[in-house]
Amino acid sequence: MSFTLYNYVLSGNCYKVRLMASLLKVSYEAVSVDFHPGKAHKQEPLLKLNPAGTLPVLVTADHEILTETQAMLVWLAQQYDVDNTWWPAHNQPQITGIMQWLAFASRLSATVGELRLHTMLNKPLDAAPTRAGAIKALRELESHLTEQRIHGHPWLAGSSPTIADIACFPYTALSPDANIEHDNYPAIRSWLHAVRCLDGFITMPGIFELHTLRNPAGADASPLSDTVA
Ligand SMILES: N[C@@H](CCC(=O)N[C@@H](CS)C(=O)NCC(=O)O)C(=O)O
Repeated sequence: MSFTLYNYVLSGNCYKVRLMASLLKVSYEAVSVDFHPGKAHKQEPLLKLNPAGTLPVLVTADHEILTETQAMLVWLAQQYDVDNTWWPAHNQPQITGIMQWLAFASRLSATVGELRLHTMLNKPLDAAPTRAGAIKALRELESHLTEQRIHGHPWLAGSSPTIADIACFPYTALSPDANIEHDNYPAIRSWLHAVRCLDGFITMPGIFELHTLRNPAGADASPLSDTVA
């Protein structure tokens, strides 16, 4: 096996890694962790792997341990993307843009993701400021994607999909779980649809499958069409 993923099926961060691996057509061993209600990520032996007590945790075949989701996406692309398009290391300006959105993905996780855990699993949280932070982040994303579309690009950083899109997709797509709907965000809805169109796309609970979204004629929308999720 290429790597081991300590995984929880309802975690948006774990899903980022599962989705990236699927897009790159990489197989791996998934170890299911009793995140809820068992809190196994807060106990040994998981705490030995990741003292921060968070999921996912990725262990490489060389026993290297990765505990930050965005770093896992970089590692996956460096290891398995033969075309170097998901993490185009040769293109410094694009890499800089990708780094911006990887950091932004952490904001989505800390706002939308935490609010979702509060809503779904009763995680204690000061919900009002977290919700305000989530909406602020989604507005920024909407603004950037609108700008991108004006330049003819459906993606976050450049003219083709990168790990930036995969990092930001899960918690944006899952925001209705935190009672934040997508109605006010047309550019986000089109981008979510474009990601769903990618070859190798997989879902998780809370994210609809593409075939249920296709129009009756069966025609797939282009990434820049106004067909929405
Ligand atoms: N900095 C970590 C954070 C990951 C994270 O917050 N994961 C959530 C699950 S999606 C978690 O384990 N939270 C721990 C908790 O809520 O107790 C990363 O980006 O990988």
